[in-house]
Amino acid sequence: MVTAEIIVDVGEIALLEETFGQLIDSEQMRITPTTFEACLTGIVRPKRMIEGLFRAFDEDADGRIDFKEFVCGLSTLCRGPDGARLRCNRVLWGPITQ
Ligand SMILES: [Ca+2]
Repeated sequence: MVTAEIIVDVGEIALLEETFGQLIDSEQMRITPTTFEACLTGIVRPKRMIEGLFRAFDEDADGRIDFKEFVCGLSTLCRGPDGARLRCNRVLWGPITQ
């Protein structure tokens, strides 16, 4: 749902892998909603915004964030083209404004 376009430097991949490795559930090898929320609580408000961000990252809507989704989500939010950021905003804010 965010985008398949990845805009990261090759040197950043190792840092992203390390960060992803610290966040994943060791059995599922994915970031769970609980961990995602724990990382952003106190930084992103309201809580519904965190849920929207999770939906924006969780491209296949399986309830977990895999490495590709993690990198694509961060890439889109931080460096994505305007269209991709707007699509992300629609996913993010959709349930709040409906
Ligand atoms: Ca997913």
